[in-house]
Amino acid sequence: MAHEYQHIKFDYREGVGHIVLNRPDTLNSFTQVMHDDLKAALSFLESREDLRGLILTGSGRGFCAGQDLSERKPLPAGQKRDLGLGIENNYRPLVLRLRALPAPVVCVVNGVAAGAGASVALACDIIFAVKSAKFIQAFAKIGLLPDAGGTYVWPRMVGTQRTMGAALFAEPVSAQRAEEWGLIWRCIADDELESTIASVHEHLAKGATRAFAATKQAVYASGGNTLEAQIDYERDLQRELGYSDDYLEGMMAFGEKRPPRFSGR
Ligand code: T3D
Repeated sequence: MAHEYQHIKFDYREGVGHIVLNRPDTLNSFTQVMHDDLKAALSFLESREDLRGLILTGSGRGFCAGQDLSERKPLPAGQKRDLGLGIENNYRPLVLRLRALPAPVVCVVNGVAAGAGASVALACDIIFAVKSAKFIQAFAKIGLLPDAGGTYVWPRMVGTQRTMGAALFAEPVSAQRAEEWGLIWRCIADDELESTIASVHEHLAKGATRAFAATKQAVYASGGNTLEAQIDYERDLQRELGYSDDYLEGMMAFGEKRPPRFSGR
């Protein structure tokens, strides 16, 4: 039976998945049900041979306020909660599956992104954020460290000082500052949210999907490679792309001075 989504909205058209985190009353904070929904949506996307991209956003005024803290009510005296379990079972697979998806994952941050909500947004391949959005490393306020890849992604994107400052002081980082820092690709006007989602959809649905996927693979592999190893890796990926329909079409379109019509194959 098809999965019935409760805490997200999920749609798939022209090879592009759209996930909308959908608990606006709690700023789309992560529940177990939302994680189960996300797992089902990702399984669907991973099964599609025609996949060309994924767009992730939130409903209402927030993107995601991280873990739903109402699911972390204090336990009876003497008992302690194993917080590693939620990371192992939910956040780890979520972030790793987004990274492994063989197509770009674009996050359009529509409002505040806090705690694991910020980590998940920033684990995406490209991030847009509306001007009123902010990123908050809220963890320290409840006695935790940034998780869901928060201590991996931030220092690589913005350096140690900004990472430490944002994490230890838990001060909101505005979308404009996030763009200046290189934490996100682009800060957009609030009223450009829908048009940005539409144009990103168009770009993914009509783009050179295999080239996008190879670019994603190569960029993430570079962190663990020497220059020599990386150039070798690029060579191997480029060789594969050279055999693709999209490369033939791109070259033909160039010669004929017309826009390419990429099939994604
Ligand atoms: O536990 C584990 O598994 C370990 C893993 C942890 C990962 C994490 O994500 S830990 C970090 C968890 N998140 C937070 O600590 C953030 C908590 N939220 C906030 O600090 C603030 O809500 C924001 C700064 C994000 C936004 O502030 P503001 O003033 O714009 O909105 P608000 O009024 O605080 O929130 C609106 C409603 O959403 C409110 O409900 P109400 O009063 O209208 O009924 C609020 O309680 C609810 N809400 C916000 N965040 C959460 C939440 N409800 C449950 N869980 C939340 N995380």
